[in-house]
Parts: sequence; structure tokens; C-alpha cells
Amino acid sequence: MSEGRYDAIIVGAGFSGLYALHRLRGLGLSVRVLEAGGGIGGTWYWNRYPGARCDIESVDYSYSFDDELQQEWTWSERYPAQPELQRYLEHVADRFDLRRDIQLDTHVTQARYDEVASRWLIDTQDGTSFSACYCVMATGMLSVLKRPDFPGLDDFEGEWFHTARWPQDGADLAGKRVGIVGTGSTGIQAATTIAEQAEHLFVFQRTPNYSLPAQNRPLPGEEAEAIKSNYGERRRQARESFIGVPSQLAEAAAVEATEQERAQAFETRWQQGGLNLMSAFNDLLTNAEANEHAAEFVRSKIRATVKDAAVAERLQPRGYAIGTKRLCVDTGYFEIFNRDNVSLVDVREAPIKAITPRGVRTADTEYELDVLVFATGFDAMTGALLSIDVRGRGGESLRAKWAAGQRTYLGLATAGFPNLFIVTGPGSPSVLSNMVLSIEQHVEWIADCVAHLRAGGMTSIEATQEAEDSWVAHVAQVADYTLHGAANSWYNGANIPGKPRVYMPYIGGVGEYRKICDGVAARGYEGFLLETTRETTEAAA
Ligand code: FAD
Ligand code: N01
Repeated sequence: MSEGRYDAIIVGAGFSGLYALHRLRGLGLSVRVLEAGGGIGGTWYWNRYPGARCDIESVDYSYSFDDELQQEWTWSERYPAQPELQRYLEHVADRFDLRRDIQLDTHVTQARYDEVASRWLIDTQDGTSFSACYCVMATGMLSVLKRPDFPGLDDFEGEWFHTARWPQDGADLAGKRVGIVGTGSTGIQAATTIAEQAEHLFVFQRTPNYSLPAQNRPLPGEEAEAIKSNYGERRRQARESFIGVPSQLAEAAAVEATEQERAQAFETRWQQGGLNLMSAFNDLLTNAEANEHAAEFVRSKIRATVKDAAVAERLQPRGYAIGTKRLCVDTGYFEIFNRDNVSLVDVREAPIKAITPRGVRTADTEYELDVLVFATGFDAMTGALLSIDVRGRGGESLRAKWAAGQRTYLGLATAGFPNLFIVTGPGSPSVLSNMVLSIEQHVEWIADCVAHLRAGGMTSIEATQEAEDSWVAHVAQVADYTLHGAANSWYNGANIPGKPRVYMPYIGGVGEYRKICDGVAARGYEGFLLETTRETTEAAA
């Protein structure tokens, strides 16, 4: 069954796919968005678990491409919850009349490049096919979940949910014995809210996490107005920054500061809330001693919060540098362990052996539960791309090409796969940044590139092998310069058994990265092959 020919197919209708549709349609292209879910919104459509909210401030974690949009939308809180983020994306879809080109409940299974026609052929699970000059993978970096594979799960007599597939109409946890497995960003947010709903909550923790207080609060009208009156400048600062928010990285090094200066700087950033703590000094991610000062500061806060000293001890992260696993941001997480209806279960000490019909059996106890929540994370960054059978020149498989680790040029493209664009792909700042800002930067780069190709009558663009090799080496070199290189995290695939251990995001900072991408384009798409039907030109360095 063929559904039609388009100039561009976009896979995914989250922040990336929606904006890509708007930009490419604005170039006069015929575009179709294919989305597996039953609604738009991506992350914010799927992740409806109790307590889900963003941890980049709403005024920054939002589109900047249209001034009217950013002036007319008013956020209720500093860090809004999932329903508000979802409403925002619905509003964007309506405001820019996006829905007519989005096809929901459409799961892409294969994408093949036809070299003769210079077109992508795209197949879906229901047997329909599409073809397009350009294929934009807006499939998300955290969209393929890590399924729980505990023995006995099928026999569990209660209900169980993965947080990233939370029922659309919610789950009633009142009066129930609930167990949650996982204490990453999701588990920490969910546990904090579930503690208020459940009769009893068991938190199954394998690795304690560093978590910082959001200091969330309503966003008063006058504060929102003040931000809007100077929005352009705020966005400019964010674009030039390291992680894509206007906060400034301090110029001082923690190792050169006195104990008192360090304590004061950490306390100030702690009170500011969110991820600010890591900007208190300029060496926290590059110097182990400096990092330990920040880590110990957070541990001291946990000790001061949790009344039971033995529980506080188990909650304190040790053995890895703060910030090298994704930092968590919470609203009263450590406080829940002072409640009578919350128990911490250390599954590093006594691992989960099986799920039984009645609950969870660890090495030393069986916990009886009515509901089990898995906050076990994602096959991050490569999971969604590799769940599609992508075939480039000569039928080359992306899965085979990336078997030993992902390889991209700028995180935007990969050699051998012409006219395939990846939004916030591995090799770009992506998950290390305010992702909406990084998404806008990528989508705008892609749209400008497509406009350039069409203006020049060129049929395809493809990263060269040399450019890709040198970018892959650069991404690894920058990671090795930081403490990230040595850590185990989903950033380097350590959470998925058998996944190659390669550090995936680019940690050079969004400001520097933007300059690199802009330079590549300004030099005629340096490192790419641009092809017309008659000739092939390699963009000169
Ligand atoms: P997604 O929102 O993941 O959308 C991808 C879409 O592609 C999905 O709808 C998916 O169904 C679809 N798709 C995938 N494969 C296929 C296929 N084969 N066929 C058809 N459709 C497919 N980032 C931040 O910067 N700040 C935050 O505070 C923040 N909070 C987060 C909270 C949670 C709970 C999670 C999980 C992530 C968070 N992130 C945050 C990261 C977040 O993923 C991004 O900010 C952003 O929403 C990603 O948008 P996207 O469109 O690129 O991907
Ligand atoms: O997933 P994770 P997440 N037995 O991989 C545990 C974004 N996000 O969904 O560390 C026992 O971080 C695992 O334990 P361990 C953000 O980028 C943002 O929480 O492997 N435990 C870990 O504790 C984030 O980083 C927000 O020992 C098992 C947890 O499950 C990313 O999404 C909110 C286990 C998984 O943590 C992913 O976060 C939510 C097992 N077999 C998400 N398997 C914001 O607020 C796994 N675990 C911005």
C-alpha cells in the first residue's frame, strides 16, 4: 500500500517533529509527520506519571522561534508539570495549523534510500509506504523505554506500569501498596508524588542519585512580564551558553577557593535551585577534587534532611562524580523518607531476585504490593533510531554501521545515508542541554540546508567519511577531558546490557557547537558531499 510522495517525511511529533514540520512547510515543501503515538507531544504525551515535570525553567524550555508565541503563552510555574507542557504543545500545533500534516498511530519500521531516485522509501507497521527526498528523524533521544525483564513479571497479580507508558487516564494509587523500581530523574519525581497517594511506598534503589532542589514556585505575572519584555536578550544568552540556559558559569575554580567561599557559592546556587549548583565553579566537571567538594555538599544536605541516619547513609551517592549521571532535580524527594508510609529498599545490598504473584522478592525479603512502577529508564539516544531498519547507500544497515557505537557528523547526519537528518542525535549537545533550544538549532540548520540544496538544484547531501571520523574522534576527546569519560551512565550506554560503551552526547557546550555548525554551513557545507543529477561537488574545507 502506498500512501504517497512527499518532499519530506518527519518521524516523530514531539518538540522536534512539530517544529521541523513548521519550518519545512514554510519552505514550500510537502511534508508528512508520522507518529507512533495516539497524540502529539512526544515525551510529554507518553510520560504522564505522577510528578512528571521539566527541570529546565519553562521560560527557557519553550520555543523561541516566534515572538508572538512566546509573548502570548504564560507559564504558571517555574517548572511546569506534564499536563501544562502537553497543553503548550497542543497549542503550538493548533496555532501553526500543524495537525493536518501529522499522521498519528503510525509506527515507522523501515526507511530505505533509493539511490537511483535519490529518495527515501518509508514503511510503517500497518503496511503503508511513503517516499520523500528528505527523511528527518525526530524520533527522540529518550523515547524507547528500557523494559523491565525481571523473572516472574508475567505472574504478578497486581498492576504494573512503566513510567514512560503511564495510562492515558491515570492510575488510582490511593490506599494501595506501591513499589517503585528506579531512582533516576523519573523515579525521584514519581516517588515524591506517589508517597502522598499510596498507603505505603517501597522505593527500590540500586544506585543512590545526586538530586538538587528545584525550588519550584508559581511564576507571578509581573515576573513573567519582565522576562517577556527582554525575551530576545534572554534567548541570546541561552544560545551562547554551555547548556542552553541564561545562567552564567562562574569563573573561579573550586580547588582554588577557600572552604568558606565554596560553602557560600554552593549554598547560593542550591537556593537558586535546579541545575545551577554545577555552575558554581568552572572546574566541577573536569577536576575530581573540585567535583568531590560539590558531591560532599549535596551529601551533607541529604544528611541534614533525612532523620534516620541509616536511611540517610543509604541515600548518599558515592563512587561516581556528581553530574556524570544526569543530575536529578526534585521537590521534596529526600523528605519523603521521613514519612511513616515510605520505605527505602537497598537492592544493591539485597538484589531483586524475582517478581512473584504477590510482589517483589529480593535476596532477603518478599515485599507484598498491589502496584509496581518501573522507572527503569530508556535505551537512550540510539534506541529509537535503531529500532527502525534504516538502510542507506548500497543497502547498508544503520544497525550494522553503529554496532560498535554510533557514528555521526555533528550529530546531524551519518556517512552513507544521504538526505537523512537526525534531530539532536548522538554527537550533538542534545541531552546535555536545554533540549528545546538544541532542537530549534538543529531544525533551523536542517531547514537552511534543505533551502540551500533546493536553491542550487542539488538532489542530495551526505556527510563524508573523513568528516564523520574526525567528528567522532573530537566528541570522544572532549568527553575524555571531563570526568564524564570515566562514568557509567545512560550517556554511554552502560544501562543497557550489550550496548556499546561509547559516550554519546557532545560535551563541548551549545554555544561552541552552534558556532561549529554555522561555520560548516557558511563554508558551503564543509564535510558534506553535495550532489546534483549531473555532478558531485565536495564542499571544500
Ligand atoms: P520526543 O519528545 O521523544 O518525541 C519523539 C517522538 O517520536 C515520540 O512521540 C515517539 O513516539 C516518536 N517515534 C519514535 N520512534 C518512532 C517510530 N519508529 N515511528 C513513529 N514515531 C516514532 N529535556 C530538557 O531539556 N529539559 C527537561 O526538563 C526535560 N524533561 C524530561 C522529562 C522526561 C520525563 C523525559 C523522558 C525527558 C525529558 N527531557 C527534558 C528530554 C525530552 O525528551 C526533550 O526535552 C524533548 O521533549 C524531546 O523532544 P523530541 O521531539 O526530540 O523527542
Ligand atoms: O531513567 P534513568 P529515568 N534493578 O536511566 C534503575 C530525563 N528525565 O527515566 O542507576 C534495579 O536515569 C537504575 O538504577 P542504576 C533525564 O534526562 C528528565 O529516571 O542502573 N534498578 C536507575 O535508578 C533522565 O536522566 C526529567 O543502578 C534498576 C533507574 O532505574 C532521563 O530522562 C524527568 C534496574 C533508571 O534511571 C532518564 O531518566 C524524568 C534493575 N534491573 C526523566 N534497571 C526531568 O525532570 C534500571 N534500574 C527533566
